Amino acid sequence: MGKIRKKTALIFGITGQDGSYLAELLLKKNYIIHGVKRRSSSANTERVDHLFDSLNFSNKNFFIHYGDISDGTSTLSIINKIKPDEIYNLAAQSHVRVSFDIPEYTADITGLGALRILESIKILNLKKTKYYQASSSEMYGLVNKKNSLNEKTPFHPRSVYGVSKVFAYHTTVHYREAYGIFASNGILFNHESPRRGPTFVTKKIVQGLVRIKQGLQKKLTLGNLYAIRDWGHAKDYAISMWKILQYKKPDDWVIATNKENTVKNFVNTTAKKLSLKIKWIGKGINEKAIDMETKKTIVDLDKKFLRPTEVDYLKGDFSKARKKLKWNPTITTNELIEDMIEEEISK
Ligand code: NAP
Ligand code: G4F
Repeated sequence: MGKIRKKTALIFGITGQDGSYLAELLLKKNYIIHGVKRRSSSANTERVDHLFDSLNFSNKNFFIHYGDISDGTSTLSIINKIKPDEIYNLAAQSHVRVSFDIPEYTADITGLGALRILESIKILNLKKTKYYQASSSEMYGLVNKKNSLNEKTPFHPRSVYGVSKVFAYHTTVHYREAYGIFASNGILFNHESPRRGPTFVTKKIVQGLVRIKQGLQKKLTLGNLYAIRDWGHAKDYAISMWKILQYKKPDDWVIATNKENTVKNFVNTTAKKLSLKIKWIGKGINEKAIDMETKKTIVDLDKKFLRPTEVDYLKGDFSKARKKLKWNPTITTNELIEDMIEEEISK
């Protein structure tokens, strides 16, 4: 019997939250993984180091290459060298608040980065290479009605991050239509995990409240408590990325849990799970939470964490993915919070 050829995947953004979960998933599925890491002064591979260790460098299924999606020639050259079956573009300046400070850079990486990869696939005439674009619910931005959002809901981005993701989304559709590339968008709603970056609100809340409970921190300072988000677990969402590229044709897909929570709810649930009894007092920017045991303020607000324009409401209708991809979220927001707390306590 002939040997079955292993599939090859190239992941831009391998060192990020999603890149690490996707790499784990694809290794289990017997893929050969190539990841692209940008040069930095520190190693910055902590989310994937365990994959190297468990493979002991002897199982030649996992490779890291230096590259940067701001650099079109190196991007083209890596794609040419590997000629992967699947490319996952997870690379981005992914922080919405930061995109107000560095808009041009955000547009270059988050927007033009996608174009550079798609143009490489086109120039190299890689007919069999499938492309996944990490699109975002942030593209919906300003929504009129508090309904679940789906693949047909119009976009009205509220940050250069959102604008750049809309550009990348339409570029993906365009390369599909113009050049017949198997290029799909996963429109993923917020997804979190113990590996979430520390400046995103869920990780900041869990880390802050655990440290307060442990006596290592006095206070947690936040911005808008009333934004509504649909929070899933990154592990579930990595599965959806793979399923999107296994579907019979390229398409665009909403991936979400269809459950909503405010930032304040997230604080309350986390505090409760840590047996911190809190009471909210005050209004607007002066709102704060008091620890009922110590009578001290443990959560307050600061204008510097507000955004010039906010996305107030995000809840996703993933019925198309449920029906056609047979994808379902398996981890509830409650379980997500427990997972994040557990990891934080074990540090
Ligand atoms: P993340 O943790 O911030 O990871 C982003 C990755 O992109 C990191 O590996 C980062 O490298 C890499 N990167 C940044 N600039 C790069 C460049 N110039 N060249 C090459 N790589 C670069 O984000 P995530 O949460 O895993 O999200 C993955 C993707 O999904 C992103 O595109 C994000 O915008 C999108 N998305 C995320 C969510 C969510 O809720 N998590 C929802 C919808 C869409 P470093 O480690 O060196 O920074
Ligand atoms: O955790 P966040 O920074 O995530 P945001 O802005 O929703 O963006 C994330 O999800 C997108 C998908 O919709 C991704 F595309 C994007 O890459 C990223 O992963 O903020 C969530 C909400 C916001 O409304 C923010 O204003 O929390 C509010 N918030 C309140 N206090 C805060 C804080 N956000 C942060 N980061 N820090 C705070 O102190």
